[in-house]
Amino acid sequence: MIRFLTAGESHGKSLCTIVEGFPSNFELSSEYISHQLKRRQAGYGRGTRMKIESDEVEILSGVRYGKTLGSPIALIIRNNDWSNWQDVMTIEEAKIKSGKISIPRPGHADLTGTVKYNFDDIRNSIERSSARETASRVAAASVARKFLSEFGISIGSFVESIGGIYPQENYLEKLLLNKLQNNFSADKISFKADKSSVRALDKNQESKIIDKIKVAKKNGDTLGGTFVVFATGVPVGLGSFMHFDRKLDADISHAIMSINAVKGVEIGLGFESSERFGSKVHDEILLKNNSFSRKTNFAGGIEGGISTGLPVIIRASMKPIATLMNPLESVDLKTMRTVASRRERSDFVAVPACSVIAESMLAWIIAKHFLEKFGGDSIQEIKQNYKNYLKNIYKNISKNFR
Ligand code: EPS
Repeated sequence: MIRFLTAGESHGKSLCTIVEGFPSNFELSSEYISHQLKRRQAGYGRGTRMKIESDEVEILSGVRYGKTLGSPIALIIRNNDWSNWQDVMTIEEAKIKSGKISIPRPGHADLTGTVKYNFDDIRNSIERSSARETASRVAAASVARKFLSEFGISIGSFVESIGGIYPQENYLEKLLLNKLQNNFSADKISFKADKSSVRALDKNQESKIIDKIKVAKKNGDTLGGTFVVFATGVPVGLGSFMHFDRKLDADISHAIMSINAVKGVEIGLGFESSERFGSKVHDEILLKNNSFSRKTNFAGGIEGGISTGLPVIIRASMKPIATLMNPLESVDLKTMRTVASRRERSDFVAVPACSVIAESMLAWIIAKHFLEKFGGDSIQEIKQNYKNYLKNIYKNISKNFR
């Protein structure tokens, strides 16, 4: 029901996004979206590009007097760096004849993209495969995030590790053990994580991570890491087991895995559940204030592809950035000889940014399933549908079995 499309090259004029399918009458501002864009830009270990860009969105359509119209929302983010790349990125006939890139970087889309699209310049592959595109996604998903906030659904994240440096206190475990207060909202964690230059929750860990990033920089190397992204206030009943492509966990995994450099996604206890007895994995069912709950949340808030009503918890891993200042071996496509890979300005670490992008993808998928279930044309209509649903869940089930 909802969809978005992005367009734009990393060093082109701008990034464009069209978001479609959201209802009318909820508040949306460019400030709200730009705040999320700023969060994505932050983080120790980013390269000089982030000093050039100061991402701001302009809303071109779909909003009037601060409220959505239900019409397509067109968004634009301008690339400041374009002014330095006009000749390289010209739409018309090339102004410069030299400067084609012929040495692919291992780990990037340079070689696969060049082979697949039959390019004569690796630059053509670099531009669209660049993680710059994720700014568009964050903009699009800010609409979803704002929509969800109308229903008390909140999304948060933190960086769990960078370069194998983990915190002393396992915050993820706390989430999985379902030890959060009832009224806890996920964005509180993001608020705390945003205060750290690497989005870590532990001060001691943060300084160790920064030291390790400094070592990576000095050695012309890069680092990856893991992060946790989760949503609170998600009702029971989103997603379905009726068909493979309606499963909430499958849909979330796809969305998170689609982020540049993400190599692993876990739901709840994830891989660790394969090492335990079943009795230490499955979440016992409880009755709490006339509704169902669980003693633990190892399932990460999803059973049978359907949300349980507990926080949805995702953990993911990002590989180290593929551009190395101390390059690996490659092949020059011009000479077909072995050479050192090409150096290109880039980030050393982008795990903090990745965690914010993952929040966005999670917000989008939850909004999609939420609208599929409670959909309507105006926010008022959806609120009414949602209220009726919440009021009757427990009542209906207890009546059915009497
Ligand atoms: C990226 C390379 C770097 C990053 C970029 C992703 O850009 P540049 O080649 O211009 O130095 O900074 O990320 C962004 C521009 C961004 O907005 O996140 C890459 O090769 O993927």
